[in-house]
Amino acid sequence: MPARTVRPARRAFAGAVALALALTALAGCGSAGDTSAAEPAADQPAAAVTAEPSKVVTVSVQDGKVVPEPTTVTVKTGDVVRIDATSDQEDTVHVHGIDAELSLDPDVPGQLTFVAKPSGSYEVETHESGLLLFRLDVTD
Ligand SMILES: [Cu+2]
Repeated sequence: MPARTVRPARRAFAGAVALALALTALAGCGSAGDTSAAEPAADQPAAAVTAEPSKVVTVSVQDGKVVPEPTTVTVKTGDVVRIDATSDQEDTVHVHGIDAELSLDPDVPGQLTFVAKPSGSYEVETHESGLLLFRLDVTD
């Protein structure tokens, strides 16, 4: 066994959040209307939406690659969108402009549900692996 056997998930998560916030600050993504200067209280999306999604996008990151390959997903303003995401590494999924965010533990599926508004074309990216998952076009 390696010496490094104990790795508290909570601490790892906190580190991921801190890193994600730092990266967010560096990249300046989601700066418009960004009210999430404080760390999230729990491992929940900033804006929890309980409505049934009208669009579900399933995406995973394996060995630094996005599966399926990034495409453009088009929805209407006000649609509820759910992203089912899995990554083989600790990561953060971020919907730019809409500022919905999801922290992922390795190989643990996560769900991020949000209302698609305002209209625009947004990149959905991972912060730690720096990948484009897909583009979200929100039309009027
Ligand atoms: Cu981002």
